[in-house]
Order: sequence, then structure tokens, then C-alpha cells
Amino acid sequence: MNEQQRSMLLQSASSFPPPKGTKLSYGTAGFRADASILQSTVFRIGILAALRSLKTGGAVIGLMITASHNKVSDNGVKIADPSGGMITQDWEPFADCIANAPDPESLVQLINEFAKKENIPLDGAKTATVLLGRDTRPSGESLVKAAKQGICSVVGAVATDMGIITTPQLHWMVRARNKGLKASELDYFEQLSSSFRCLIDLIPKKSGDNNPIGKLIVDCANGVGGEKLQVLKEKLNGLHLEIRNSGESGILNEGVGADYVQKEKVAPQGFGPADVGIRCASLDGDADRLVYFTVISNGNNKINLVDGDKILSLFALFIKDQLSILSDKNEYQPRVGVVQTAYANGASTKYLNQLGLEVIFTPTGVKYLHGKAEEYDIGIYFEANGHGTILFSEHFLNWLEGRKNEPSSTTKEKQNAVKRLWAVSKLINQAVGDALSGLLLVEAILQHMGWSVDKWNELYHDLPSRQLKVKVADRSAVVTTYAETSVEKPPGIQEAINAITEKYPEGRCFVRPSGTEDVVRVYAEAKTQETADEVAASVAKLVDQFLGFTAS
Ligand code: 16G
Ligand code: MG
Repeated sequence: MNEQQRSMLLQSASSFPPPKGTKLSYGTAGFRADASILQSTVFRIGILAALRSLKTGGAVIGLMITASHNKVSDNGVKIADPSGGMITQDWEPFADCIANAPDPESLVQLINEFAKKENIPLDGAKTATVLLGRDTRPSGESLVKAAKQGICSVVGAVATDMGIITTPQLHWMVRARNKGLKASELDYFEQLSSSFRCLIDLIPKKSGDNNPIGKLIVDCANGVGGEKLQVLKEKLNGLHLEIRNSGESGILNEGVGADYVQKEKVAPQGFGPADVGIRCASLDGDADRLVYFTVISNGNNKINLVDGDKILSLFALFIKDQLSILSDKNEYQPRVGVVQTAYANGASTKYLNQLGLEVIFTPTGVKYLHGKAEEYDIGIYFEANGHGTILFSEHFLNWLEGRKNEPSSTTKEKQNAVKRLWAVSKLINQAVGDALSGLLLVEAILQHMGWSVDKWNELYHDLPSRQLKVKVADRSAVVTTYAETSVEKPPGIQEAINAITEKYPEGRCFVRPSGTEDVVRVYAEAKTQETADEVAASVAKLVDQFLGFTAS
């Protein structure tokens, strides 16, 4: 590191003292905390983003300021790698180290050592580019400023502020920029709307009704998704859409949004008896999660939840149908992988297995699911909470491209299947789960099938489940294995969990330390709601005995 670089870093770092008495950690999806303590973290992650760009030969890196579905007073920061995916996990320990460096001197020393180890040129000879985005949180603006100062304290680094955008839009732009594709926000909307229109145009013509499935009402969590969905709505006339909770009056994520709807299994604010039976959807605060639901009549705000597992099943079914139209004996057979986590409802896994699909489990967190899905020609991944997407390999897309240009001997239906798969690959975000593109794909498939939301929901029946969280003295005392389905530490707890679940028909339960909150989570499933509740409550008690503040 030359003297100019060193003094730039020292000088800017002195304006961002770290919070006292708080240990910050990169977590499942970046740093998250009360926004008031994040200035120094975001500044330092700005530096990291610039270093990452230098390390990757000047590729564009993304830096997103969001705390997703968490409360409005929280905020967070995460980094997108050149592929548009999450930053490589190898860099997470460095992120933790610099976030917690006590003073500018030690920060600069850590950066210097890391740059040497990683051969990162810190002489200003190369340009680094970082794209910045933020959600609608009021704290976002000043955190973006802190990020810019961090980025600009690396010689030769340039920050481009994309303003208020969804998390998936930022990931999409990073990927597009690095592939030399059109990468503006307008291009994003154009790509989504044109591929959606293409899927609608390819629906086999039936009784003349061009939208047999009626209107959709979308709860936008009072977040960034509302404004963006409005743009899409204006571009698409084939979509009968009503937007609610777009943020004009309500509070971000408060009693609204995909996380609330999925965890509490109740209708969000602004929905009520007048909406009974209508197809509804919920996005989360930064629009990377999507769930559907219907309001049940006289049900005290109760809903029928159509969660990420059902979205996954719908996508998997559609992809499988299109592939089977195309399949020829002796021909290349694309490998399709379906990736779930332990939270996936057991009934969904059974259904996917019955479809003959390969189902793989990973730990919770997009970085794990995404990485696994990338191993397939078509990798479909979803968390039950509504985060997921479909990834297509270059190899598969090249094959598809070849089929597009095949002679006219191929049947029309085959040509259409090729066009549909191609359109899906353009519509569904290839960088990360995206509620807006996911919503358009669900809508296109439902229209294709002519299915109501109830028909879709009937694909299989969820086993009743319950999620609880337990506050513990130290969540890192829980160590899990086998994709979080079994606890290794503390010893003895897994045996005790097994002894409880064994007593209940179709009982299944796991515990895992949260990656975003200071709690241990408990998930239980059983044949009835009462028994699922019982299993969850007994296991939560057990966790408290082993690890709670009351534990000896
Ligand atoms: C984050 C993850 C999400 C995961 C959740 C689990 C990303 C982009 N998001 O929101 O995938 O389901 O954390 O939270 O990776 P938990 O560890 O607190 O249960
Ligand atoms: Mg989110």
C-alpha cells in the first residue's frame, strides 16, 4: 500500500468510529443491526467492495443497503459478487474483521495484510467499480453516503449510486454489467415485461378469454416493491393487478409483507373480508421474497398460505412439462435439480419426489441454495419463506438456442416449448430470488394452466407446522449438521428432540441458530396443528433448558 492510499484510508476512517461494545458479524445475508450503529460498518464494507472489485480485475461489485423484512429502524449492508450472486464466503471473515477493527490504524493494518495476501493491487493503477442501491428505509440515504466514502477512500475506485431499488434489481444490474448486457433499471423492466408478454402470447388459445384467472392483489410490505411493481403494471396490460401497502401511509414491514404473512399465517394490514377468495400475494421489504395467499371467509384474518414451496412446485411442474414436450429419446437430457431447506414442508418434498425430480437440501440462506442450484442444467431453488429462483446453465441455454433454429420439421408445440423455456430464463432473475420476476412467472404459469389459486394450492396439502424462537445466552452454542436437520452441539439435545418427535404421527422437528437475530429457531411439523404446536412448544422448552438464560 503506498503512502497516498494509507493516508486516504486513515483520514476517512477517523470520521467513522465503530460503535462501542458491539460485535458485528456478516451473518446469513450481510450485516444487520439498528441503523444508528451502522455508519462505520457500512463505510468499511464500502472499502471491502472496492477491494473486491480490484481483486476481480475491475469487475462491477454491488453494495446494497437494506434490512429486508426487518423493522424499519434496522438497516443492513450486503455485497454482490461479479456474477450477481452473494459475495464469496471466503471473504466473510475479512468483513467481520474490518467491521470490528477498533481504530483507523488497526483497520488500515488489516486491509494492508489482506491486500498483500490476496494480491490486490493498491497502487491506483486499476479502476474499481461499485454499484450502490438502497431500500426505502429513512436511514438509507446517510448509509449510502458512508458507503461512498468507504469506496472512494480506495484509490481508483468509483461508486455509482442507483438510488432506491429492490435488492434483486441491484444483483441483476451487477450481473448484467459484468456480462456486457443492457443493465439499466429501464432495461430490467423491459426484459421482465417482454418475456412475460412472450409467455402469455405462447399460451395455447382456448375459449377466447385472455385472462381466465381474474385479478391479483399485491401487498408490497410498505417497501420498495410497490413503486417498482407500479412501473411493471403500466408496461403490462395482460396483468390485472391491484397494488396495496405501497408505503404511502403504513410502516415498512409492520403487520405487512411476506415474512409476516408466512410466519404468522394471517392476512396483512389492509386486507379483509372483502378480499375473500381473491388471489393475493405479499412481497417483503426489499422485494426478494414472494408468497401468495387467499383470505378465508369469516376466518378472523386467517389465510390459506401458498408459500415458497408451492411456488417452487408450480415452477418445477411447468419446467418439467416443457422439457417433456421437448424430450427425444437418445437426446441430451438436461439435469434438473430442486433445492430446498429443512423448512420445506414435508408434503412439498414428497410431491416433488413424486414428480420424479431430484430434491437436494442445503442449510438456510440464499448463498447455500443458490450455490447448489448452479450445479444443475436447470436448478430450481426456494425457501419456504418465498425466496428463490430458477437458474439455467450456459450449456442448457446454448442447447436451447440450437433447438430454436432447428428446421421446420420440429412440431409447433416443440418450438413453443423452446420459446417458453427461453422466455422463463429471461424473466426469472438469474442472479438472486426476485419477488417481481417470480410474481410474473407465477401469473404467466397460472394463466397458461388456466388455474385458480385454489387449484394451484391443491397440488398437495401442507402438513401443519409451527415456528417458534427462543432467546438464548449464546446462539453459537448450537451447531447443526446434515443441512440443519440434526444438532451436533450441545450434546444430548438431538436425542431429546428425537424422543419428543417420535411420539407424534408424522412428527418432524429441527432447531437451528438464527443467522440474522440473536435467537435459536424451532420448526415443527406433525399430522395436526395441535400436535405440531405441541412438538414445537416441547422442543422450545428443551432448548431453553439446555441453553436459555435460565439454563445452568
Ligand atoms: C436471510 C436470508 C434468507 C434466510 C433468512 C434466515 C438471504 C438473502 N436471506 O434473510 O435466505 O431464510 O436469512 O434467517 O440470504 P434466520 O437465520 O434468522 O432464520
Ligand atoms: Mg428480503
